[in-house]
Amino acid sequence: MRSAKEAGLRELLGQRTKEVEEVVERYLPEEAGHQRIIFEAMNYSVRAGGKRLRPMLMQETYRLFGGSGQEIEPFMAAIEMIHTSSLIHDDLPCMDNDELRRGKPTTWVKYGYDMAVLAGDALLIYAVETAIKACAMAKDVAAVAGAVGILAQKTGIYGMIGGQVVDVQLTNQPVPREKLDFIYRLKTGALLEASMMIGALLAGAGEKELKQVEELASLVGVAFQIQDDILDVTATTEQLGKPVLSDEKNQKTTYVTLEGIEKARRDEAKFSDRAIALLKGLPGENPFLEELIRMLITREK
Ligand code: GRG
Repeated sequence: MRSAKEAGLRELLGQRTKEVEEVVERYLPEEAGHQRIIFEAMNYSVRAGGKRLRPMLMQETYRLFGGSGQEIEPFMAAIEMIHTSSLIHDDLPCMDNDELRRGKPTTWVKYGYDMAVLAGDALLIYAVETAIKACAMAKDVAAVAGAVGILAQKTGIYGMIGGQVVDVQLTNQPVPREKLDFIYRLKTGALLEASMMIGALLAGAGEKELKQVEELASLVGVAFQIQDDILDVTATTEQLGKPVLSDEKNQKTTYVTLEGIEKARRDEAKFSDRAIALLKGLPGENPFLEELIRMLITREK
């Protein structure tokens, strides 16, 4: 049975998720014009659901550092657009070839391969167009420019895309632990780093604090990906809203195949504890953020 504390947290998580969804929704494009199909495909993919973890981590880190303005909102929408664009491309026949995502047909199944490629491209660049809107809302425009830089760098060849490149290149090959760590840090960790760093930067964090946030978010990213690997072998399609045993199907080396499930569980707890210890060393307090990080490794979807 769930404790009262756990039930309270779940309720708070539900409320915060709703708040984040309202922000993201406000920045989605209107579905009109000759290119209407692309707006529909973009909105379909973003609205399909998901945990909204990245914008939530961004907003909570912003709050941790005392942020209270509106300029965080375009960035919250932008990070969810980028994340969704990566999911659209990840599901394509040339990548994981998956037909179900967030409990719904994947974008390529619904709109065709060609439109799904374009929807991924479109969300990626529309995220930048969206983030830039923060200039009109911020007192510190230089911080907004810095945040756009983080967004681009952590998404690109030194971030998520770089990690995916190595992941794809090593499909069907033995992957040593050192390369797996590289893939996880970039493919999954980089967008979580961007989320928390942008929240910190826009709330006025300094260089040293930004580095600390980067380090803790990287640990959260690795723990999060290990849980993703564990769920791929322990959860059901209904729970995840996507096919299970997908790593096996795609002959992917994962933390679980490399280290075994028990060690995977121990290590993810270790990474998560280390992240929380770093969080506690930062100025400011946000108990919900701490609980959110804990929940990531006990999540069931
Ligand atoms: C077009 C920007 C762009 C990128 C192409 C395909 C690709 C490069 C990168 C794939 C990156 C990827 C899918 C990493 C896996 C990260 C991960 C664990 C995703 C699942 O995130 P959740 O659980 O998903 O937060 P929800 O659905 O809850 O949002």
